[in-house]
Amino acid sequence: MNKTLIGTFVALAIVAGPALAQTAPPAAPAVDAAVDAKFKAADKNNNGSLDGAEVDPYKANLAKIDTDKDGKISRAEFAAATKSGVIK
Ligand SMILES: [Ca+2]
Ligand SMILES: [Ca+2]
Repeated sequence: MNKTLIGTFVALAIVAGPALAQTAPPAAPAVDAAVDAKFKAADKNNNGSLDGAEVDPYKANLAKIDTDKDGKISRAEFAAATKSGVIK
């Protein structure tokens, strides 16, 4: 390997180094503190989704809220419904 080639590799390493270091973990979804507090209050058994009796207050709008139709309200479904005004 000649010196020019080695120099090229060193230069590439210097350029690529910071770029590789910037491979940050994906940003966490923005959490609305107010929505989060409401969800936590509704999720009485704190298992991360509204199921069973926890769903009762939202039964009237469940078809709109429970978008994956599993009978439970996930944190994401709750946030989306709150955003669209279905959950007030
Ligand atoms: Ca729950
Ligand atoms: Ca669901």
